[in-house]
Amino acid sequence: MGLLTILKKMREKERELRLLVLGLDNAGKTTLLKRLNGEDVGGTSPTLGFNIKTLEHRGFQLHVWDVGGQSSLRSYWRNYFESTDGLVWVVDSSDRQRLQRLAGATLLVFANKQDLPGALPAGAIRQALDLDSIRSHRWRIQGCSAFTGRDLLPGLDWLLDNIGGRLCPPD
Ligand code: G3D
Ligand code: MG
Repeated sequence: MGLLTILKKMREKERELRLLVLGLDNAGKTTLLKRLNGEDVGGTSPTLGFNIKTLEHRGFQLHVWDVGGQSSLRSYWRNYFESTDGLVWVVDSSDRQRLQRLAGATLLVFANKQDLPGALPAGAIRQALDLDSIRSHRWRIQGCSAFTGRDLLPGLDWLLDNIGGRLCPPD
């Protein structure tokens, strides 16, 4: 393969993006993807495995990943998540009940692998991800080690207390 061909291939690679579509079931993820792809949108059925569609848009090749419900193929998702460039969250605007729950959803970020030498402390991860800019949701970053189990429970306890406080406020 000549140098020019390699360079061309690298350029093409740069114009490939991987997008992950998430949201509650029935939000319309599969329909949205089909519509974007110019397919018939009548009669989608619950996504059992997953859909990957490659769309062309503005000179970009978009590999869009629509994750369904239960799937024995979940072990394959990993490879995909690792190189996600963008995350699309689809909401069912007519589902008032579940919308309320989403609005209040609490975010817990585990800064894992704190047992490794050289691991960035939770505060540094907090800065790198600019978590302080999140004002719409209650959030917390918890340094932990899933390997040793250290500080997993404080994270989980905070999450449950937070959700509990929201769903069943004290009298
Ligand atoms: P999901 O992949 O997020 O689980 P689906 O959701 O794409 O399977 O869609 C769930 C249901 O919502 C489908 O209806 C679908 O037709 C409907 N839907 C998706 N997008 C829209 C939209 O923009 N407007 C309306 N009115 N309905 C939409 P069924 O009846 O097949 O369950
Ligand atoms: Mg679906």
